[in-house]
Amino acid sequence: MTTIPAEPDLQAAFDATIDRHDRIEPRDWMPDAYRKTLVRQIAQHAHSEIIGMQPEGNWIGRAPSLRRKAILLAKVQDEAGHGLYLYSACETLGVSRAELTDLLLSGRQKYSSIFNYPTLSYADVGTIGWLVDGAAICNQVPLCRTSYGPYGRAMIRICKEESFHQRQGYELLMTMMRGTDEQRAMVQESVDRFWWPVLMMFGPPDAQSPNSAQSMAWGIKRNSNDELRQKFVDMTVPQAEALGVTLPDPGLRWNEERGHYDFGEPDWQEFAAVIRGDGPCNAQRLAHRRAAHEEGAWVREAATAFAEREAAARESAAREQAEGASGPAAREGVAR
Ligand code: BYC
Repeated sequence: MTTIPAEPDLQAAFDATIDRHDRIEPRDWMPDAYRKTLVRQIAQHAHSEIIGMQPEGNWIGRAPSLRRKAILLAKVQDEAGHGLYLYSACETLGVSRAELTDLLLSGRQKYSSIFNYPTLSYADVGTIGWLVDGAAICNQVPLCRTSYGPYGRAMIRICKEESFHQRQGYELLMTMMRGTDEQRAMVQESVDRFWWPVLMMFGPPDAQSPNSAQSMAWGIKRNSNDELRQKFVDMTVPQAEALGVTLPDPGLRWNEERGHYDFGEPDWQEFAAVIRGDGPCNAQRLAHRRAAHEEGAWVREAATAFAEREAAARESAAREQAEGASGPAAREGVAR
């Protein structure tokens, strides 16, 4: 007879796994609040990848050359793939993709604030690659060591692809910076618009981050929001210098004592408005996603009907085989 361990034993086993920096797997016992936090974060992450296809997708039809179009198409398709890995990771926690989609479309789950800003020029494609994917890498590399197995494993593959995305963005901007004055101005204008919203991607300052302490104790997050924001600034300033663009922050300077760059404070009221749904493109992004979901209903219905037909065919083949085994020929075989 197998005995089911009592809850305190299960909690102790969970705590020991977390303390060893080991992985929790889908069939392991986990506290409800841990499961809920993971669903919240992984779902938001998946939604960000899918909604994040829109600002860049906006430029696929207007790419300046076949080469740029092929690169952009590949990148946007990668984001769809990232969304799918993450929805799958989230499903291992007992929620369905349909439920998650419903939570996004009804505004009950969030996606990254950055995708509520418009893309106004082709330079924005480069800036998104360089800064947005650069910030994403900073945030996501530590998530490869997150305590929940399926999430960490999804992040390993995602990070490899994000690194290609970041390089293509930097390469595009570098090409434009070597071009005409007008192209250089376009890059600078784009960087000016994206810089502060990119810093907001890391979330509110640690002192105002309600989830950080518990998520770090559980090993879901390995670094705090401010630590990662600082790491990103330190990494990006030399890249901006190499590119020849100015970052729009008069407070940005090297601090010898700290061994880090000092930088200004993003507008946290703007951040609050954007995550409340009042950013420049929130309504447009959700309306577009809703329309795509509704227009795709026939695909889901066709796939469901096909799966049902296949299951029915398999069932009837199995029944025929079973009847055949006990039919006249089989009996004859037994008699011989
Ligand atoms: N935007 O307590 P906090 C990509 C919310 S996709 C919106 O610090 P937490 C890409 C937060 O959810 C990149 N909301 O939260 C794709 C919480 O609200 P709730 C996406 C934000 O979870 C396509 C509240 O504010 N990356 O790279 O401990 C093309 C308080 O925050 C944001 C991920 O999703 C925000 N920026 O930390 C190109 C990474 N920040 O949920 C590129 C995974 C905070 O309590 N996620 N909020 O209602 C994380 O690492 C963490 O969830 C965060 C926030 C650092 C974002």
